[in-house]
Amino acid sequence: MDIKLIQAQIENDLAAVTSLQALEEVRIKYLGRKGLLAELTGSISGLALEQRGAFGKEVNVLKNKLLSLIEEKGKFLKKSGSVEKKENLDVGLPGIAQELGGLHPITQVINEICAIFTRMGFSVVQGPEIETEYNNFTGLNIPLEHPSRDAFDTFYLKNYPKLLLRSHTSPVQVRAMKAHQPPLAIVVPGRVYRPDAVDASHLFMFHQVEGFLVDENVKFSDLKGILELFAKSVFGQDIKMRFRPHFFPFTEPSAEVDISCIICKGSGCSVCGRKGWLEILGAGLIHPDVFKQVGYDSKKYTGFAFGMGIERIAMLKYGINDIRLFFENDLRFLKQF
Ligand code: 2NM
Repeated sequence: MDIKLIQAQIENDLAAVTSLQALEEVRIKYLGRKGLLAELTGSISGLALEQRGAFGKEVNVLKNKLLSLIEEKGKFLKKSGSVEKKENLDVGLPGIAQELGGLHPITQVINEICAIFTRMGFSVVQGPEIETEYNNFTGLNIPLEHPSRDAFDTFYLKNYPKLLLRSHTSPVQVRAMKAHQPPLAIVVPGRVYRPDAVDASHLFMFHQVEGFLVDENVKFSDLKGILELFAKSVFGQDIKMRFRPHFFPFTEPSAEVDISCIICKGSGCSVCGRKGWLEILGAGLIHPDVFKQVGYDSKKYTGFAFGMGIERIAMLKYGINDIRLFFENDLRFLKQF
């Protein structure tokens, strides 16, 4: 038998194949147990000894060629089969809608607050949630005997060197002041951790935005002006503000800042506890001992700082009465923002 003729016949047969089933029939015709190639192999023993080797090789080459042609054709048929399926697609059927996600309400409030301060020239800086005892307390003039250093009020991770989960974002301010000379104006958003029992107004993790500004001749009135602009941007132009004297180790003088109740406008209701005022943040002029810790000349520079809890701001802004709602991932709650 002429091998060349057989190959031409195979190629003809394959060219006519238009389905996987027809391809299988061709495969059986040539490669099956009683196929043409088995017949060729069987005929080798009938040849003269000196012809057997060369003929055997030719049969093998043909067999391999055939195998690869069949595989190629199979791939082609599968591919064009799936194209046919696509062409059967009914574009008139209703689609599967992709639900749009959104930013978490806490993220939205952080972004809003940071935008207010960046418009006034502040930079936004972030820092690590695992901090040293130095950056979280000592550098901020918080004395060794201060109750907030107690293991009941701070999550400690490791004793030496003492590492902890930051209890406020102020350690980032210490880092920034150590790294840069004044003038400096920075806001720091981020998570903070305190081992509080969970209830409607407490969690063991919440978010803060703290900020500070250091330059020559910074006065308490600068702080008041900036906080008034901030509070009116978030809660509306018609609110009133009040600064109550307070104590923080890292500021002197210090104040807690209230706005007139956004529900009752100051006449007294259940949201403000009949006081007419809502506390929104703490603030003050940075203590000279903090400047000493970070290597600033406290004769040359003064500065102010402030800090607020984001969940509290968000609860007041949106009238939410339970802080736990923010972290239950309940879409009925989250979809409202
Ligand atoms: C507050 C209240 C008052 C504050 C102070 C500093 C620093 F690092 F500049 F000294 N950072 N944040 C500060 C001051 C924070 O939170 C209620």
